Amino acid sequence: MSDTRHDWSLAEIRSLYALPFNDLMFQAQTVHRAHFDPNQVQVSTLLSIKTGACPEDCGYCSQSARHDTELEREKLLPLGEVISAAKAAREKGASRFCMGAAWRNPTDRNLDRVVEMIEAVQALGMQTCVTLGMLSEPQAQRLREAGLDYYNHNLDTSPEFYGNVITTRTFQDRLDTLAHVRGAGINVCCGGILGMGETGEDRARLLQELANLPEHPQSVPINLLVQVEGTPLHGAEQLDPLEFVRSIAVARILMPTSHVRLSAGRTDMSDEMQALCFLAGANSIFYGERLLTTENPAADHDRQLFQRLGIRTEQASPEAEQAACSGA
Ligand code: SAM
Ligand code: DTB
Ligand code: SF4
Repeated sequence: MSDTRHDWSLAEIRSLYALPFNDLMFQAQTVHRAHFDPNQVQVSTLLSIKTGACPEDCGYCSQSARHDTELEREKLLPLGEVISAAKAAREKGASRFCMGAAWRNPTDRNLDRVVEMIEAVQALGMQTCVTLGMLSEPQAQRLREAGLDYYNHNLDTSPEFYGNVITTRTFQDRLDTLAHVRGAGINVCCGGILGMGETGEDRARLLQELANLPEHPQSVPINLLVQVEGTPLHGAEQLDPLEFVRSIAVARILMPTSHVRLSAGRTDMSDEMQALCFLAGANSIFYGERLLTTENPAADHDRQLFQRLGIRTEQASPEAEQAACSGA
């Protein structure tokens, strides 16, 4: 029988969170092993293709024009720079290249430029992902036609806590964009951020919303807030690391066939905490020194950690790479 469900009740999710830690980990690991190679992790590298001066007011974000952060704004990067960054990421072993832009939504002209980037990255044999803010239905269709593999758009937090974090777009706006992306047949990458001062109930509600979407997002990034000076959420109360691990385990159980990504915030995690996250069912990370505007662990450090844990990574497709080299 398939264990993919879209009708998780809050009571069920609360009882998963309330399990003794070892029982929760055992259940998560059992589900994980039924669907994935337990020693394989997918790695994606991020690049900010347009940085800062964003009109939205997301309380965690270094890139909002409304917060007084030290960040230098940058216009949309030239295609050549994007290709060089993607090649470097591929050489370091990333199989997916994710391009992020600090937009409320892209204009159709913006999209023309992003489509060129997607096509160029694909030609290198890498999977492509973009995160550009809200999308209309025709825009999602356009990205699909360009061959985009994944679109990232997060719910960020529970519908109840949402208004404490963002006021310039609604939770429903996010659901609408996700419907456009899903409807166009693009894989959905959708998750949230923990450690923003939300309650345990909010974390359970976020995971419930994700798991009860019409289809589980193929990729579920679970970010730990990176506290950026000058943002309203700087100074938020630190989350208990074990509560973060529990959230990964619950996400794994609720969405058995999704890649659960241990996302932002790894520089604040010990190797041991990350190992627990992999045991809880995380099977994807962001790889490379930089996330979008903040730091990520050094690639060397991650490679060593993987070696210590006996973890292998999914590789970029060699066939597509050969085709790109021979000009096919
Ligand atoms: N502007 C687009 C948008 O918001 O949809 C795309 C880029 S935005 C930076 C992508 C996601 O990164 C956000 O939805 C949020 O979940 C995550 N993020 C941003 N800043 C973060 C931070 N300081 N800590 C953790 N996650 C963060
Ligand atoms: C996601 O959920 N996390 C990534 C990606 N999707 C685009 C972004 C993390 C950003 C962390 C803060 C920064 O570097 O600006
Ligand atoms: Fe803008 Fe995205 Fe940052 Fe929100 S998360 S301020 S939309 S870049």
